[in-house]
Amino acid sequence: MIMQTRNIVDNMEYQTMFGQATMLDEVCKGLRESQKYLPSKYFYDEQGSHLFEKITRQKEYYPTRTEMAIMLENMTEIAACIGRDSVLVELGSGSSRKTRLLLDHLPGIVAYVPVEISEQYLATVIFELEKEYPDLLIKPVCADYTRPFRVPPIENPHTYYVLFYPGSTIGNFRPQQVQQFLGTVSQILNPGGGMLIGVDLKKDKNILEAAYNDKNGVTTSFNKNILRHINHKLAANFNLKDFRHKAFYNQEEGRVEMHLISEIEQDVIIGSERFHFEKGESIHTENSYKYSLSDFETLVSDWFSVKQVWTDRDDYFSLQFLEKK
Ligand code: AVJ
Repeated sequence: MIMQTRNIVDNMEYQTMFGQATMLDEVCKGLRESQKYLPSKYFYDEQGSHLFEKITRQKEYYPTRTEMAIMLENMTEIAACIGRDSVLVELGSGSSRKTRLLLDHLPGIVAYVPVEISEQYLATVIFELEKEYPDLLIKPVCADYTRPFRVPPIENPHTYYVLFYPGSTIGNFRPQQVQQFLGTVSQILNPGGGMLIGVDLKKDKNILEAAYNDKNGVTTSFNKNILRHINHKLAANFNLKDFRHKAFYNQEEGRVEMHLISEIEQDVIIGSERFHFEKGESIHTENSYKYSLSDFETLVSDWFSVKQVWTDRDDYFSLQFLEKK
């Protein structure tokens, strides 16, 4: 495998792989299916990252504040799991808001490697972090972490790698993809390495559906932003006003699904291809799986053992430390 590495801003590595599908390939592949779908990672251009950040501050969206409260309440135990002289590798670092909580409480972190797909957003966030934590070694990587990527070398004989994957973003993968993904990322870890991961839990359908249908319509804008991003990057001609947001809990599958519903019969052109939409036809844009603690433990058991689990008093959300087997 050949990797192309390019430095955008000071110290930031931009990684792409040759021979892998491009955004155009992936988008068109999904839209050719009878149930049209788009890969959720394409929500996150700079505007999408900002919209997601805004979702996390909506009152209906419980995951972020619940996870942060769990972190604050259990910081001593979390610190013991992460250990000293650790390199924290965050997958999909976004605003790095939760990372700040860790950095403020864990003096043992020697380096921080944020891996983020949204280039401009990563550059902006890192610019701020470098000012806030002048003594921390930061090695940002702009990459799609669902594909193989390289962790920049860090010169410290005692380095111990810990993956940080908060927010229940693991919920975007189908259970079968979770196993594949964990196998890939666990290669970064040395034996005894670990992963601090946020996992959203099964709960009342009304609470789940409210979280993905906030009253202010921020989730609507976030969902539609995937079309704007595709228009912008691939010169497509989606008309955002001809699609509406739909999110619901699919009990059988244990997941919240987001869709964009075509409000009219229409054609959309991307590259050299035309895609037809019936009135009422949907594009499936996201799955957000919800787990029970025992289901999740079984799911990760090929690669990891669950060392510790912290939850809130309502059991809405869990933070877990997984140890590489
Ligand atoms: C960032 C993937 C965890 O699934 O809850 C928020 C994204 N989608 N509202 C989630 C999201 C709609 C979020 N994750």
